[in-house]
Amino acid sequence: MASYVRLALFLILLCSPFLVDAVNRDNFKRCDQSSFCRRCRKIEPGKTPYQLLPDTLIQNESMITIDLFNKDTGVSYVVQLTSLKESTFRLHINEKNPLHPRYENEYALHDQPQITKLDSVEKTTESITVVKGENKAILYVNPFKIDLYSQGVLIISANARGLMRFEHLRTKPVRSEQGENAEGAEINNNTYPGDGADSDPGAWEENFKEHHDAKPFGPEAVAMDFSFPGSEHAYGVPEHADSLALQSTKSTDPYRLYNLDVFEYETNERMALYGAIPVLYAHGKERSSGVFWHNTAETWIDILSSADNNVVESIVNFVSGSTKKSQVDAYFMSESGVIDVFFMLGPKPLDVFKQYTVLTGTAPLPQMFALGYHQSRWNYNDQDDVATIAESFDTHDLPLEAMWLDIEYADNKKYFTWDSRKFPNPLEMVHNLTGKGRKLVVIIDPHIKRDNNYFLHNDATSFGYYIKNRDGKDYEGWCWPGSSSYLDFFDPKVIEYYVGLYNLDKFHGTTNDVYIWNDMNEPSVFNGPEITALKDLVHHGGWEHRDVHNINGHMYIRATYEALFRRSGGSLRPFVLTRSFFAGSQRYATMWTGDNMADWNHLRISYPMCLSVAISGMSFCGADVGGFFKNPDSELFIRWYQAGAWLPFFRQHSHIETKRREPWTFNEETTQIVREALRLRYSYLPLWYTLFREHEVNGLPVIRPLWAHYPLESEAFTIDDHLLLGDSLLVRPVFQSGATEVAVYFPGENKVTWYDIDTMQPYQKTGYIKIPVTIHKIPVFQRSGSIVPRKMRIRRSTVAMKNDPYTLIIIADSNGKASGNLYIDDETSFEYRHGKYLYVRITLDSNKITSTLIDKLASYETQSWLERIDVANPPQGIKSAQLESHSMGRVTLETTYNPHNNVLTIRKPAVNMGEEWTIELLH
Ligand code: NBV
Repeated sequence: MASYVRLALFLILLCSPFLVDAVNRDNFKRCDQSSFCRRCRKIEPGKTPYQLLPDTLIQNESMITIDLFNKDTGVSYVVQLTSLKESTFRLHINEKNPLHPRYENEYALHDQPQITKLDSVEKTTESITVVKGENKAILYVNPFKIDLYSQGVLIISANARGLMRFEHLRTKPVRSEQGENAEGAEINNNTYPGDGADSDPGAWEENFKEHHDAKPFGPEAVAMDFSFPGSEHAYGVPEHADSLALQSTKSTDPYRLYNLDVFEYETNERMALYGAIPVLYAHGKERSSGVFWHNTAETWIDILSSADNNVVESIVNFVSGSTKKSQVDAYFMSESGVIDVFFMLGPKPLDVFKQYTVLTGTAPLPQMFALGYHQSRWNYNDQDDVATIAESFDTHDLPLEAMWLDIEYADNKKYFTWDSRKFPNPLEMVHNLTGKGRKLVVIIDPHIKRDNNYFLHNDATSFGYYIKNRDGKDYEGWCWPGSSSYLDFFDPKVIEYYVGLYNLDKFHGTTNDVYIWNDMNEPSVFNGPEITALKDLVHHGGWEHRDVHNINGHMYIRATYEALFRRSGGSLRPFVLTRSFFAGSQRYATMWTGDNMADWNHLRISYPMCLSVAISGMSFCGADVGGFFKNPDSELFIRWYQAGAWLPFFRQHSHIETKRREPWTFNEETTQIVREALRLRYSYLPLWYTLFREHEVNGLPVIRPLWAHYPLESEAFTIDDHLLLGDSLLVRPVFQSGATEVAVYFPGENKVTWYDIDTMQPYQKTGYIKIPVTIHKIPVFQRSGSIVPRKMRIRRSTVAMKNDPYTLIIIADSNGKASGNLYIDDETSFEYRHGKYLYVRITLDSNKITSTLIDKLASYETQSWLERIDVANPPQGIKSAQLESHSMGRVTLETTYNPHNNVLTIRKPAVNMGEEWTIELLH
């Protein structure tokens, strides 16, 4: 079949969600179709050819260096173990004398990891023991393995199962007529039988379907196993449309990390998806820990859990000599690069999450508008359409932050241009939106149309900015615009050029209020192997695409972030949405879960998918509300809004062939319920904003699985249809059609009471309680002992709500105490980094509510004041309250008590939020 016919068929499939509704598995590799995965996975546990050479040990203040030897190949390696701050060790292994340099990535970590001094290093003939505080690493000489201890307990063991593999670079064996190796004979001789890599049929070139990978450098895989004694579950390694707790892969393919555009992806799958974060957490009642496998090549991960009976038993024996403990085992296999692993030793879930963000960074505080509601579809037809939809939000009294434009706005998918027929005056469209405090977000994709009338293509061609084929020519693939090439974002010159494209005098029709959506950045290539780029393409510096594939999308959003930052002269916080991501991408973009489907499974899976990326550093996650493919009925639509209102990124988006589905397109009742969900979201924006700021500072995820705060409750370890917003709200939306009740798990070992945010009804019991639901109901509960800030006057957008007053919801615990934080700034600029903000601690204790500034040196002049306080479970018999503040002196406040829900309300304290104050509750 001619390739253009195949492409046409493919495009028809892409554009017609109604023809098929299952993923085409044949388009994507299984482990047994991938040479390196096959090679690594076939290693039998139990014996490793690697052995340390203790005589080569060198140590400095924070690191040891020692040679490692492979008895099967005769190849030597250098092992470095470095002690880092925050209970982390870094293990780095590379060949001692590689034939040519192996790829080491420098873009995932946000900085040089901070080293810390070792306390001691002890060497015997059997092992080397490295001690740092209460943590210690023992490197065993023969067989080679590394055990990591904390407080005397074994936490992680590397190569305990002996599955390590480090394929040295080699020269392609040339078969002589007698069939003997000519080149490479010094390695593959009788003394060293070799590692068997060459005998795999895919070692030196590989085919998948009609695609050929020349593999000029041959086999170069790296792999290592990690055991976590005492752990019950593993989590992380997103992105997969699967449960949050990883499943055993004993009788399935491993989890795969290879950024791919998987058309009509299915749920409960370990197949690769758009993003890849190779961080894995292990958790058991006693301990949490993690490994960050710092490798940007294609990676597969096998998981074994205690449930995998006999296999695990032998492994447990191998690791700890005991069969009693539960244990999780993981095996990371990557196609190229080096072994570079960070061991994060916890001890608690929040400690490990933080340890990971210390390495890869946190997300910068977004502008407030980014946390509001976004309206998108593929596509709003023209500028009138955009104006009408935005106006309809006002007519229907629905808040809205931004209208979004998909690929059809550009002239023939030539990004940075406009289709002038549909968008004759984009500036007018933008001003229309911004006049009402709203923004525009437009898509910019990485495929560049090969069109001689397109300035970008001409520039990129003449400056040599495209990714290259092996032969040095510009790589050409097919994507939306037809024949396309791809800028190489590994080249600093390309980044500079691309950043310049966003200047307002260059990208006509845009202003500082136009933000960016980067899609297709895996990259998606319609006619490429697995719908992506060929692995033997060549990037800046001569690196193969194979080496960098998983960080390709990250490089793109890094440049976009920089472009938006510079466009505003560094004054406005950029907003970039991305589909593809890698470890560290939280520093640049918000992500969404791509092309989901309008069905209940995809609604349900949005929670574990977002929780998984959130604990992997990327809190700012959402899923297309309503489902991208197909049309939701009104019930699913409503439930999606209700669930989406409690995920960080909240946007409706849909496929070009779906019916219009703005909130008013179903019926009056649906509009009303969607309105309720939107208003609820907006009323909690002060909490979301505070949590995002706290994430930026302390690295903690904004949304968290229950076990993050209740690490001892085994029952909660596999719950992933609930989430905690910070530590104060418990959210468990309805994920089932026709539900009349929902089983909500209330954690807290009876020490915590959870209050229904609608009724203030308390629930105190550890475990499940059935909560009745109507179509209006989203089961959300506030924890006793917490204080949550809200804004109750909902307006058309966050800009309009900026100076509005706050309401505090206080839930007193059994000792009459509660506390919570509130963060306030200008909601748009970077001034907060120069101390222009308020960070307030509010407490209830001994009948006194107090507001104190946490950061005394920071200041921000807010116009917002305190409108109301609700105290649930208040002290009994309160008759009035007395406010005291510097500017207001002493004021007596009106209080009312509602015996039906046991809530005391204090009206109009009217004190400015920037002031410190106390309110005494009086009998
Ligand atoms: O740009 C069109 C779509 C977009 O609407 C969607 O959100 C992306 O995930 N894009 C993918 C291209 C292909 C869709 C089949």
